[in-house]
Amino acid sequence: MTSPVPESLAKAAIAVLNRNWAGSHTLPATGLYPHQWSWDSGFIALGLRHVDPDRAQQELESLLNGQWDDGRLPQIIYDVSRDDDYSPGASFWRSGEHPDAPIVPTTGLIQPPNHAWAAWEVHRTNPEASERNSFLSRVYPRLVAWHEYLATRRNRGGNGLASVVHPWESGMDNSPLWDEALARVPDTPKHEIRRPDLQHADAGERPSAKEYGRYFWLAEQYRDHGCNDLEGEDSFVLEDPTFNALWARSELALADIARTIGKDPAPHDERAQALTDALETLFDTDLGLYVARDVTTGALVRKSTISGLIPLILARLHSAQPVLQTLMGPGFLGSKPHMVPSYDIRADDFEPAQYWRGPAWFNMTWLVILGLRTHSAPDAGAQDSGLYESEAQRLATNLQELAVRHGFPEYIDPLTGAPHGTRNFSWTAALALDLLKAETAQ
Ligand code: 9WN
Repeated sequence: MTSPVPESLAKAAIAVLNRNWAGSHTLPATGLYPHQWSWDSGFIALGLRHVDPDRAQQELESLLNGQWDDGRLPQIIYDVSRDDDYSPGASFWRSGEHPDAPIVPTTGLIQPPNHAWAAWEVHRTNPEASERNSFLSRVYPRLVAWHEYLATRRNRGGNGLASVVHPWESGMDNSPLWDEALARVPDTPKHEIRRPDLQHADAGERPSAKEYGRYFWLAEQYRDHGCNDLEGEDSFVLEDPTFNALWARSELALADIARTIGKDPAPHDERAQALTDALETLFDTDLGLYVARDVTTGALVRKSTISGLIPLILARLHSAQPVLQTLMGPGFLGSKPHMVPSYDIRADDFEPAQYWRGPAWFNMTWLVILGLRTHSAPDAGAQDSGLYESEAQRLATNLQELAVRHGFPEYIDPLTGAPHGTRNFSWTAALALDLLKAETAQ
């Protein structure tokens, strides 16, 4: 595959981000996802920082405006004028009735914490624009509160890792990691299930009706006990490797932010280390990658998904060498797919066009590229550093080329490169742009 002409990629990616800009934040996609999403905004800011640092700051601050008093950053901040266009909407959550919720309507759920990391990168790319707005001092306390929420309300397993209480919280909604736990959840919610998503993406590429039934049931359960993490039962409680790896990486970023604004970085460095250590409880020696833990049963969910490779973004990861081998092996990159599949391509139920059950996603491939580069750096001590760097380069070229060729799709078939999901998807544009500028992924 050849690299796209840089100017045409940059122009097209910026056009997508402009088209999806809603005045204070960027929609993931104007049709399928008409609100602000949490971890999308983190990824989008990583792209925007190269072309419009003020807007990158605004993207994150707009999300922080949706923060609850208990520190949580919500999965979605709703635009009520579009409430019929996405389900469940603001009228499902009724966050306004909750004493801890902000003025803006939100979900009660959360998403993976990539925000402090994004904020630090936004600052690093343009310190003048950041200092002009006192960006770091303004966001630091709110990002600290967000991480405190995770530490105090989501440590359900008791080992320091955060748990998700809904598949939507993982950002990898119908990952095979959730199948077993979801099978125990009733698929008969009280709320009527509308599927406006199916107007924008093929039904075969989206979660099934049964999965949606269970998603709504779990969301109702959480909503109906007041989104209270300390009381009330949650039927789905799992520790996910990607969620916790992003938290650790963000905790390191909070340490950098603290150092820059004259605060104490030590608690953040310590927590990043503690999270990195605790991640080892999710390492599966036989599969050679990290897996999820079902906190309700204590059992590991032994499936090889992309979530288990993302901890490579941590330089001090204990099991980096076996995970790199798994990544480079036959289940993921061994047969040189276009980008990184979200599920082991040898699994019986691998489906190359079905959402998080096989397709390659641009954000995950971007994280893997960063992971490869983290462990091929001269001081990383990897035996195959040349190999890792050349694979990172191959993936980065493919990612940019496929993004622009197919109009910034949501995901692709990793084996054929065919586009799937919605188009003009914001994080696809933002991360392709970021690789083009090649600053974070060094
Ligand atoms: C539910 C917005 C979000 C992403 C998730 C992705 C998808 C939503 C959905 O879209 O999830 O949050 O309706 O399927 O799985 O990662 O943040 O782009």
